[in-house]
Amino acid sequence: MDLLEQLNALPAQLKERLAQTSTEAELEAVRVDFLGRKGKLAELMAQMRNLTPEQRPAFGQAANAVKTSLIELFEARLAQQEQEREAAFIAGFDPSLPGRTLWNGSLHPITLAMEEVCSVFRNMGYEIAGGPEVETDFNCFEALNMPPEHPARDMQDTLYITDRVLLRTHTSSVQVRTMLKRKPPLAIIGPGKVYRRDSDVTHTPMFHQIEGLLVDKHVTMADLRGTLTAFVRAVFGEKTRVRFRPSFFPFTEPSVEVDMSCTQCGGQGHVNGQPCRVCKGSGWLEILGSGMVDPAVFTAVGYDPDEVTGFAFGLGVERIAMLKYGLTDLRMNFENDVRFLHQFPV
Ligand code: 2NM
Repeated sequence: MDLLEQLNALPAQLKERLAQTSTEAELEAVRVDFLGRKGKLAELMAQMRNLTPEQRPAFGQAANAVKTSLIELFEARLAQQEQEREAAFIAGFDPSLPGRTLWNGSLHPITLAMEEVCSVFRNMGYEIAGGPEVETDFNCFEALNMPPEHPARDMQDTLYITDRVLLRTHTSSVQVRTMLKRKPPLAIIGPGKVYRRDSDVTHTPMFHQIEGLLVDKHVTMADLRGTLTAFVRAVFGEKTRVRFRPSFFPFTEPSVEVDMSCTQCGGQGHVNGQPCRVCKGSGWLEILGSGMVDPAVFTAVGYDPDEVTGFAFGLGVERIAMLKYGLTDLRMNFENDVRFLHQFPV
């Protein structure tokens, strides 16, 4: 085969090779093999010097024409491959598939309950107060009418850090701190985490409490009743019934426990002829502890019990969340299962 024949054979050879390529990389390798600096075309052109001067111009022209057609063949195959890839993508794409769900963040049921309780009291003019979870025994017990040998300290099942430093067992320590720092009148609400040595189906070692305190001249039990009744009805509905039972706390005298009509059976005590599971058939749910602040507490924080009176109350946030959202197992609050967490309204 002479040089010109070899040259003219290149387009057919390239066509054949291009037909065998399927990827972009294979295509590029074929391009280099034919059109590259050391490719087939370059090789033939290098042999031009073996031709006679008369033969050269015609060969040169033919080489240019072949080069143009090689480039055209290559580009045609490149475009074809792109079309094939696009077609394969469209064939594998099912537009009827559902889209991916975008996950929105949502608030934890305890956060929601906490916000709701705080907002009711904020609207009544209470300020939000806070304090540390690691407390002194003075703020947590001593100032609250529970001296070192008081049996209530035993009752609390406290997690001690040292003899005198502990994890707070209730947020009453926030009220103590605030009273030590400020003069009456005072209307505060203290939300936060508390810790007790207790862990079973209905108790977790950490839980959330909100305690409130109102101190002023002439505060009475009537204020306590009116305020707490309004609170319960704001959170659970205006038709909710509220009752006050005598109780005992070391830091209040007199003390009361507050019940509300059951959220499940509406106070009937039964659902479809069966005893209500939420209130155990009684029609009532205990929701708050409260009382008139004991004069000994005022004395401990430097208030004059002959000048001021006040009421205080405490509630468990987990319990409010469970009743509000119909939760059946306290521990769901602490498992951080997103399928659970996702269900609460923002
Ligand atoms: C309760 C029940 C009754 C309470 C008392 C005080 C303070 F510091 F003012 F004395 N804070 N919280 C209190 C009173 C808490 O929880 C069931």
